[in-house]
Amino acid sequence: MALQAASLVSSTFVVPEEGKSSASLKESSLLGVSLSDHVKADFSSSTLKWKREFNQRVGTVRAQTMATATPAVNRASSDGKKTLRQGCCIVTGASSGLGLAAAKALAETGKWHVIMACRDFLKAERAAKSAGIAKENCTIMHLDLASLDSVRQFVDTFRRSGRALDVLVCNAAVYLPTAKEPTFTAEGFELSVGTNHLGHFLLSRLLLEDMKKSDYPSKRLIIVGSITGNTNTLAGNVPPKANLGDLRGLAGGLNGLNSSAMIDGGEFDGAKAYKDSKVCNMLTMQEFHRRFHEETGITFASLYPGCIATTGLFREHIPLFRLLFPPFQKYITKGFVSEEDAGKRLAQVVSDPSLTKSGVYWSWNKDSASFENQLSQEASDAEKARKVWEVSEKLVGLA
Ligand code: NDP
Ligand code: PMR
Repeated sequence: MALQAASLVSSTFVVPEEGKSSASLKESSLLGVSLSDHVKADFSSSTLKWKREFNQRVGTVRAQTMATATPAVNRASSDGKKTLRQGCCIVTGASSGLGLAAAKALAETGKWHVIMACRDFLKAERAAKSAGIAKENCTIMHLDLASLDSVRQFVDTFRRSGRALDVLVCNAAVYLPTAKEPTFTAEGFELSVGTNHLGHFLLSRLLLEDMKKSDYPSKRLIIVGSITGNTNTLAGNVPPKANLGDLRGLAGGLNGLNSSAMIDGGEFDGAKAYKDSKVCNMLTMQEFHRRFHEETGITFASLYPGCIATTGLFREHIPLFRLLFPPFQKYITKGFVSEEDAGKRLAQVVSDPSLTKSGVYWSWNKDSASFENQLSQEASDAEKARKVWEVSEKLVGLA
């Protein structure tokens, strides 16, 4: 299936009746998925059936436009009680693990319409179906965080949908612990930092403008962090430890040519690159809070959802690790949490009325109660946060 960058979403995105010719299909890409290569070549009835399901899941632009016309809080005419419209929440990397579980937890309340922002449309489609996420409560849109063009196109596509944006969850990540050499994003940034931090940095900076416009009463921007980026914990002291140093590699563009592929300018280490990217995620959340919380009222938060040892995050690790890691976390560290429970935790940070405090890094105790956790010295260093912000702005073309 050709997944191509979307340049536009045609407002005439309508599924033709079965049997009608493909000429009625405008040459366009639909919410990030180009149908041209695929559909024109084979316009069989099975393709049409797929397209009908696809259309139900993504919704038509016309239907979506109506969503914004509704004010967030309405007064029901008969009893005068206030009602809240369905919130709209974008979750990146919702095709598996934590993102999928959170999307499910949110969608099944009926209070949320979840935009599943995923790089593999068909995988996301299948995942949503097998998780039992109702079509009317979710829309899948293409987003590849390893391409800044794709990030910009996603934002454009989302805007054309006409929906208001109430919550953004930056969840997607890659972890490449066994890589011997760095690999790179479309713009030539080391893949872990490029995807986990820089892609999300551009996405959240652009979508902040959309969140500002929303009239939803509790708007939130959540960036998933982790214990392993925090060196004030046992887990964060397992080598290689996160350390951004003086950011010389980041400032040099992480391209591995005229600068190191690592933020601190050191030798490439895939596990460290991931942990460094998580430090950037946690610093970015705090910098957002300092710059925008007062002005916008948006809640900025990060979290460590627990050790979800069964997810796809560890797909690149050696088989022995994947075998032993879940029981190690379950029975030895006792830090294990199921995907379902972790999803509920993230959903709490999205919508629980008691978690509105901004600038917080949430964690959960043994009884699964949330608490404000302490970040490590580096992950709470305001000066470093400012520098990461400024360098990242340059790298993604915002400054
Ligand atoms: P998964 O691998 O299951 O999920 C990661 C998601 O990110 C997938 O949907 C994946 O898409 C997506 N993704 C990867 N690269 C890109 C890209 N270039 N563009 C768009 N999406 C992309 O891992 P988890 O659910 O475990 O991880 C989710 C978050 O939780 C991450 O931020 C991680 O750091 C964090 N976390 C995880 C912990 C754990 O123990 N698992 C602990 C603490 C934090 P695809 O399905 O196509 O591969
Ligand atoms: Mg870790 C309380 C102890 C604890 C917790 C909560 C985690 C979480 N880990 C803990 C301890 C240890 N780990 C110890 C003592 C060891 C040495 C045996 C250990 C090892 C280890 C490895 C090799 N742990 C790991 C790895 C990984 O490859 C994972 C990683 O670092 O991914 C970046 C990982 C993790 N341990 C965790 C968590 C949550 C991870 C996974 C991912 C993440 O931070 O997102």
